[in-house]
Amino acid sequence: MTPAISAAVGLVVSLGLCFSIPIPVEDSSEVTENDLRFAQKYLSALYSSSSNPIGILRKTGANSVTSQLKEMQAFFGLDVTGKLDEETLEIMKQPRCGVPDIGEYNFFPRKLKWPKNNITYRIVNYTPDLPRADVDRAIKKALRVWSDVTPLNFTRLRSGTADIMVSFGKKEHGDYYPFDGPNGLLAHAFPPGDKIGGDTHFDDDEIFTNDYKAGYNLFIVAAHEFGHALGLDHSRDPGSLMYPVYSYAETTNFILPDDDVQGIQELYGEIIILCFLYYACKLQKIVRSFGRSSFGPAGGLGFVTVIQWLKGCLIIPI
Ligand SMILES: [Ca+2]
Ligand SMILES: [Ca+2]
Ligand SMILES: [Zn+2]
Ligand SMILES: [Zn+2]
Repeated sequence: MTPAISAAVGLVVSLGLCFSIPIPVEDSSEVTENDLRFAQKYLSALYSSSSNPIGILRKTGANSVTSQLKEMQAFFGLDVTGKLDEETLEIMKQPRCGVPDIGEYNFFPRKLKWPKNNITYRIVNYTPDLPRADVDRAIKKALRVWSDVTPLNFTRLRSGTADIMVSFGKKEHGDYYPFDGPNGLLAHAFPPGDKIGGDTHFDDDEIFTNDYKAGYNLFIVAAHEFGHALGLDHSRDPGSLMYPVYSYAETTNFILPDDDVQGIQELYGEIIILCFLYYACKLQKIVRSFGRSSFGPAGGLGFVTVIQWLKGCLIIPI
């Protein structure tokens, strides 16, 4: 059985088991039948060990509905009662990422990361919600969020197989982790690895925007998903980009929160421009030499040239 098929069988088995076990409900709460069904699906998709993306093995056991619910409540900083109440349900109903929240239970204490700094991506198809150029821009900008603080470089491929294959799809879209129609799960991505590893899928039953208006900002969703595609798990910090629940953030001058910067730099290191001083000295010399030439001070020395030097200089991961 291929890993994909066995994952699918696991998911089906777990769904079957899951629906036969009722979720304990807080006595005083007004939880409906629909809410219960919804909560069971939520826990099965996001807190069950068999729902994890291919490539991540996790601890087994502790997989009853009550313990899944407790894990979920602990993740979101709620009272850990193991019973479904309105507050828990409210968080479950927020639009979010489709990657499970239980990443810290990796069976093998290994880091999932790309073994290289030059990573390729390809936009396989487009959403009808935005002009293609806007999608291209949002994806490029979302990758830059991560390459700005690490030695990573992203190169776009227009054909063939890239490390990160970006696509839009609805419901079952070829990987046994189906999307769920409008709202709910917005996107998911696979951790670094061969084949489906790194691939990033957006639920095209959502309306993606390039601003804050009705729908979900594609840049924000993509920046979060690429965090997974590079090896990050969900963060419990509600202010972080890797928090699983969607919230709009200013995109024009987006600044990656500290929690995410630390996470990605733990995997890939930070950029240290060791030669900054070296180039500063060299620059000073060149400016002086221009000063002595007949072309006038710094005549041909554009800012862009200086930036190119800095970019071309030693970028060392630590
Ligand atoms: Ca891939
Ligand atoms: Ca959805
Ligand atoms: Zn996520
Ligand atoms: Zn998918």
